Amino acid sequence: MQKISGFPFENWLLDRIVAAKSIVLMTHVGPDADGLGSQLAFCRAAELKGIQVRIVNEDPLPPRYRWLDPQGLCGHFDRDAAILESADLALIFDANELQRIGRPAQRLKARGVDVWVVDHHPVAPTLDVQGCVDIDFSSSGELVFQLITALGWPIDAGVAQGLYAAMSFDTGSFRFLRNQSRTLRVAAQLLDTGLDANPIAEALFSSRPRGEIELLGRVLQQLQFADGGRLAWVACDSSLTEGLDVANDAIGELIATLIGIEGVLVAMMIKPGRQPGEHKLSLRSKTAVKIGHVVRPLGGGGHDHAAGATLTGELAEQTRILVAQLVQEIRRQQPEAAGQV
Ligand SMILES: [Mn+2]
Repeated sequence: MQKISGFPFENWLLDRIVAAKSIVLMTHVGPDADGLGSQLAFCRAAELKGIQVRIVNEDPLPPRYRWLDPQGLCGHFDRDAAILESADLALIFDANELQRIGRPAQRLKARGVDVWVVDHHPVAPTLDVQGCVDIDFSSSGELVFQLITALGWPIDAGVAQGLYAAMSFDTGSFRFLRNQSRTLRVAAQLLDTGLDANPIAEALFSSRPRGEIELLGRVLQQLQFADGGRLAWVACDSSLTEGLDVANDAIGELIATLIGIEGVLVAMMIKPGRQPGEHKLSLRSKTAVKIGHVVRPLGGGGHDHAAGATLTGELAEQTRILVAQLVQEIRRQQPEAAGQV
């Protein structure tokens, strides 16, 4: 059964967090700046209040986010599973499905610990979810800002760094705000702590490893278009990264470049998954077309304009079906100026 408090938070939610003796934070596998920044901010705010909160993710801190965690607060399952044994409340940031969290969530559930979520993604109606979910928030970071504030915990420049990184990452450097002025007001409050936003912007958006740029070159060579240029897509096998020093998740981030092409309404990228025989589907779309519902029959999830799923089975056939389906979606939602395949 679901028990969810959006913003403003209900007392049952705040009281549970206050009553907890030992809180553990988790985020999804392949952690990003929203999940990690939210965790580190919550940890530091708790520390300023004299409360110890620990982080145990499935994955270790990715090297590109080391600047975000100078104190080394981010724990991971293979090294820090023992921390889970004393937890009496676990909070998942930036996801609401247990299977996206990996072993830390399984271990806590097996112990009968409350595992609650703090998230801004839509929750499937069939999921048994408790905690704080509000899809009107730009990022988990913005929601965690409100949570820290509601708990009465302090926000100094150290706390602000994690929250600002989280919000900046999920809004594409404050470009994707819809009409939510609150996001910018929160960002302004974070800067008022004395936080310098420039190093964060540089670390997030101006420090791509060379291998990633070389990889982008290979992706662009395989790039295909459909529907007169309204769909851009690429489906790559493991040979794409051969000889390059890049993390597997670096491929997924290149989709931002594909959706940035003029005239492209939907971008699709398929890359090798974590397990042999698996592929990871990523979709992005511009405002004119919604694609979130396309991944749901595949067991995937996400937002209206950014979604993903794990594919199993024959790559070429699934790719063909998805391309046809996305072209159909584009034509249904934007019938005027229909292009040609
Ligand atoms: Mn997020």
